Amino acid sequence: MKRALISVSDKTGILELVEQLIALDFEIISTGGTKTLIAEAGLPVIGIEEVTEFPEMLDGRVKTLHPAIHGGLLARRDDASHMAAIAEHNIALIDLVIVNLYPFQETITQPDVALSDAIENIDIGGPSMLRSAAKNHASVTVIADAADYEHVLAEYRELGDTTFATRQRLAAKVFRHTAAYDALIAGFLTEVVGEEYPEKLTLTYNRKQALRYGENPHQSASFYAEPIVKHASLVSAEQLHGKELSYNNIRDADAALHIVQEFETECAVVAVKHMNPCGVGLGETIEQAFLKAYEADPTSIFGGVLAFNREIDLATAQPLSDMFLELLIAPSYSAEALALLSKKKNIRLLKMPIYNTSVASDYVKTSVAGGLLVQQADEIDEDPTTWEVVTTVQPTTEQLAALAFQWKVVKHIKSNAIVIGDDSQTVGVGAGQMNRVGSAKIAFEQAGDRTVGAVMASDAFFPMPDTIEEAAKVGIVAIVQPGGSMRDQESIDEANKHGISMVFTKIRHFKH
Ligand code: 93A
Repeated sequence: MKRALISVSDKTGILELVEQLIALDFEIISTGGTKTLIAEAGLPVIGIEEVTEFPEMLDGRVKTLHPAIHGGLLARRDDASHMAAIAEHNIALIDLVIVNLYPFQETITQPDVALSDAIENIDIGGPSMLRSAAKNHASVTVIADAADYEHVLAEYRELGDTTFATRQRLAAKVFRHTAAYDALIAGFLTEVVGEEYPEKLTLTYNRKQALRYGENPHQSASFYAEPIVKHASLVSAEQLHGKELSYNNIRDADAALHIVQEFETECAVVAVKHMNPCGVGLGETIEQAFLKAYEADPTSIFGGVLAFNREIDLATAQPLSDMFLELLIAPSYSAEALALLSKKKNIRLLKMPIYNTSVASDYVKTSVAGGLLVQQADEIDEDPTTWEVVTTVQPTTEQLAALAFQWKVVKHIKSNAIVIGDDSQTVGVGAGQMNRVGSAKIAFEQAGDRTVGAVMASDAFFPMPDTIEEAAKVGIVAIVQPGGSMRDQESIDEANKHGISMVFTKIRHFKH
């Protein structure tokens, strides 16, 4: 007769499973609540305390942590000394373990959970049994996921036993499961004690979803989430409509999210292509902000990913529904807007919180071959009223407002980054060039005649005055940049020569 040990917190489907196991000639051993349920259904079951000859104690904290259980799980069946030892101690072998753990995640995600509740929901005996059984998968079958019941039952029915391949697959799954469970506990306690990176780096990630492919169709990809995510992020986005999210969608949406988060008091819309903004607009209404973002670069927005910091209403949805766009993210959609946009097959609609609610600063992880780089996110308080005007020409109040706006955008553009525009719209973006004057020329070309009277932001200092020379030619009137070059004076002289005002922020925003 084979023996199954069943100890489950979530008891869904357990009676059906037990009936089938009994039909397959299994003897069932079970812990307190699980045993009661089985016995009350009139099915034969042996209480754990009969096996351990020890009562469950300490409010259930110690139920299965006993040599009579772990000996029965861990003994090597083909090892004479192991078999002699368990015989000597009257320990019976256990062939099948079915365990699901105390609901730690469900407990800690309840609002205002008491620390004592969280602690009580850390399962110790369950993971121990799972790990013992998984270690000895040469002989023992272990199930931690109800989705595996059917397959295991079928093998017992058809072959009289599980296959090694199945036991090995289930063992790997169990160790993934217990590792994730521990990571969740580690993450929770790390938060409780207020520690962040590098301590947090010991956490594992949970696969949120497999993606159709990566950056290109020949690359496989998945989306992983930290065990506990508190920042507004794509992890908690709800997809209301459209095709499955792609790897590039997620990255672009993440880039758009970070830019739109810069603006809270104004309605803001950000259009992103290949991780760089092609248009950022502010407005009194979200429709107005959208039109500014659109008109910034009506060509590049085609196939873009857009982030909105206010509800998308019908007035905004109307022009959107005439365009080809990959993905929209917004805090909400009006019913009419959702109905209209949902008619478009190719657009993906995500609803998600845009702003963080009082969480610690975020960290950015970048992969390098063989490892991971971790840095604090580029979040720093900046006050334009403390910026230093370095030219004899003073910027006007409007120019200062425009510089402040463009400065918020430039830090999100891949270096070397140049952006130009006014106080509510970008009109030219130069991204990712290997020299700064190259980025500037791209931005000017994009802006066309809108360069005249526009202001310019540069993510890092000008090593030479050539960018300012080019800016003067197209009619740029004010410049913001960090300053700090050995040749700053040459740039200042060049700006003065052309009547351009220039301010230094003393803060650099490289984005590699
Ligand atoms: O408190 S425990 O960590 N101590 C144990 O010895 C133990 N053994 C099983 N929790 C333990 N369990 C867990 O009890 C199982 O993982 C399962 O989640 C739960 C089932 O308890 P019951 O059958 O009494 O409802």
